[in-house]
Amino acid sequence: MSPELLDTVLLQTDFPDLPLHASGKVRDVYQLDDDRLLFVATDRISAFDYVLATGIPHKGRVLSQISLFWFDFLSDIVPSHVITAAVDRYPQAVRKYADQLRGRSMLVQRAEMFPVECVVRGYISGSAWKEYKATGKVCGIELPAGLRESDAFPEPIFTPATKAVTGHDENIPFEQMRKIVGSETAGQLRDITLKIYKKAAAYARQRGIIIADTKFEFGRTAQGITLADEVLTPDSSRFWPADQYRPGQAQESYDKQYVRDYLEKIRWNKQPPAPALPLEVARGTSEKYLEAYFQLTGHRLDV
Ligand code: Q0Q
Repeated sequence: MSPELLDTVLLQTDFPDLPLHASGKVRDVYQLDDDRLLFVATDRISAFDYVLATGIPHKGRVLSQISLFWFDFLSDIVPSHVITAAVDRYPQAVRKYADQLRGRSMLVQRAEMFPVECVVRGYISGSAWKEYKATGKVCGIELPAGLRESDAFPEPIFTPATKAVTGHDENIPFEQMRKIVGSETAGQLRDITLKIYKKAAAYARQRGIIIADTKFEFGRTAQGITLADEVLTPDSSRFWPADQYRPGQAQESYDKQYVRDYLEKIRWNKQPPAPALPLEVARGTSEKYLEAYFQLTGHRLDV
């Protein structure tokens, strides 16, 4: 990858006259007015809960375009918070930032966000696998004996979580979710979560990608329950290449394996400061994101 390509990487958004609404490891949300927000995906990448020092070319654009694809694909089930992703239709106040925004941002409706992360798991891995080995359950849900690591559950399971102060997701029982958002809304969020995961996972599988698990964020707008935040991206989900799927072991990540292998090679102690990445790791990871977009949508991002 040419060093010039690194010049196109957006690590920090810079909108001095826009109040920040929320900022995460790799995406930022700015306030435009009482009803609208500007949602921006940077090229930052995180590993083991730390943002690495090197950005990934095109990552923010790919993840934004993947979310937009899913918002449309799932619009028959649930409305989305998206107003437009066409920068020339943004309010004049932000059009001057067009170069930072094109392809990696969307103008969205401000929603009353539910303080619960709607996590759905189609396959057993990560912390769920550890819990299952120890208890035979996942988030208190009884499961059949004999599941192997990375096996598909008999049916996808809904395992809601709240964001603890540490920023880590904390699994909560459905009963607790009902107390937080109300019984009817909890049931609606669970049903919508399972329905959109099943539809998306079935489509992605046909395209050669296993979406092992994912988390959705919903809010309430005039449209009712509304799908928000990022949707079914490699950052909010576990993406596995279907042609390499081998139950009984941990699966390689579709998009982050180059980074994980590199961090293991240099024996990073997973403590700050997070290391920079060699150009070839950044390039290879960039190509995996572009490939994921093509595999899911059949279109190539013009880079
Ligand atoms: C909203 N977030 C997530 C987040 C850190 C995103 C606030 N349409 C909306 C949205 C959205 N999306 C939000 N609030 C009101 N209306 C989403 C959790 C956190 C960075 C980016 N935070």
